[in-house]
Amino acid sequence: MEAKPTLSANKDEGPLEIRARLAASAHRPRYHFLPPNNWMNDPNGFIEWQGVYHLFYQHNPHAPAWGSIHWGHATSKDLVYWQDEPIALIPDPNGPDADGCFSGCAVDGGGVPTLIYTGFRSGEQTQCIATGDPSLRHWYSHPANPVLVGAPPGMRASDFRDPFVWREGEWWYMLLASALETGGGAALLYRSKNLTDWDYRGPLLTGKIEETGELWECPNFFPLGDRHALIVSVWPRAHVHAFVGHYQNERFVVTWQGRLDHHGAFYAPLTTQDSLGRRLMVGWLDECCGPAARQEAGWAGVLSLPQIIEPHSDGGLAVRPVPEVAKLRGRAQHFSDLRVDSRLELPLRSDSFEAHLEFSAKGAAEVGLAVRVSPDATEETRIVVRLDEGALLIDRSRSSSLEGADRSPHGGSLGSQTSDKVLLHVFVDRSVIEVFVNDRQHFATRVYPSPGSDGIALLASSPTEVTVLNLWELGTIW
Ligand code: DQQ
Repeated sequence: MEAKPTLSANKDEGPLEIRARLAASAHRPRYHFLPPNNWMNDPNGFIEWQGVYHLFYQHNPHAPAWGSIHWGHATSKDLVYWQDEPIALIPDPNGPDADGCFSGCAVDGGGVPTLIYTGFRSGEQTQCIATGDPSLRHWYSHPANPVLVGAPPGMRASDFRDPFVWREGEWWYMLLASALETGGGAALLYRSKNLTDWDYRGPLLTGKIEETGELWECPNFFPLGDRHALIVSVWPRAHVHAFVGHYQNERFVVTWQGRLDHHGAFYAPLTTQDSLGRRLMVGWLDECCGPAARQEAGWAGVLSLPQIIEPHSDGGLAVRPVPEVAKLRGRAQHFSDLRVDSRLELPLRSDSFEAHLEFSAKGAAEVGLAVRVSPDATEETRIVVRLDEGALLIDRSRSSSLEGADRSPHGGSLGSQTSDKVLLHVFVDRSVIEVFVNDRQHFATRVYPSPGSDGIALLASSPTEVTVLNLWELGTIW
């Protein structure tokens, strides 16, 4: 029987006590960040500040459901272990964020930590600023709030949010998420000298509804190699789309576009550049179960593993997990040249592990792993590379015992296979599955198996050789 967390919160409980109380919740991840309890969605304000990574996130501290959106806050020295910090932004009943502090970013405003976010009040979305003290634990609403009101003509007034701000010479630039009044995503460009007075410079890019959805949320824009990348989250929630191109004099000419992540649990990613010069990205991994299960669990929403984005030789983007995650590696098993006829059960059993596989791109049509396998193998999640189709498939039809869990397949195209070996990198963390293929593509999904479904097996559609298999149990970050 699953140990049921007690939801009756004790008022004196600190975040670590809440975490200890909920640790027994069967599907709660061990090495992915999530708030102590209740709801999280988008990561916000991701920034490295004086050697410490700060992560803020959309948080409802009152329930494991979206609503009353605050900004939660956590810090980390290594992107692996996180420390809970006091809630940073709280809706002010008399302010422009009375109904929620929506997504945004953090910048170094001339030595002053500065959060730029969307205030939500009575259906209106306006842009607001909060400045922090040097500890980044106390935040103050700027007297000029809201600093930007009203979508420009031709843009949908009800969708005007998610500021992403960067510095270019003497100017601050800001991108805002919106939609054309006629439908189709829009990333709107603004410019300012002081972060409070903003001039509209026009849309940086707009999309066609039939190609890239109705509305773009949470835009990110940053230099990458000799180009720039624009990342948007496509609403209705479908996938994360990326554009790469040349940016000069406020104009962005797209040379490549494609999906950064396929329809799955990953959404609203936020990027930042750290002091090592890496472009880091984290995203929100939504639950794939219904409201009753979330309510019973007492928590909902998880952060993806931090990833590094780099340019790919095909003109697009490549993503891989940050190497710091290797700190969590515990008991290991290494194999080489394993022959798999159709299925090979592995000696390690675990629900929190990392698997690294290499195999020939010219072998069997389908090669992969079954994870979260029950002792009688009736329950399992199959993660297979379909070499014949150039796609990844995560088959969740037998993944979950939880009523109301989403059992639909997940996956998508892998693009061109440029090497003769395939690299499949899988992270399982109880209900979280993250897959990286060829250090390039990322897929994330959620499953809700029975406790004890912790078997692992290699799969192949015809006899094939897995040249490298490394398995590591991963420890908890709490
Ligand atoms: N979530 C926020 C919005 C954003 C959306 C509200 C994306 O600011 O557009 O919680 O998930």
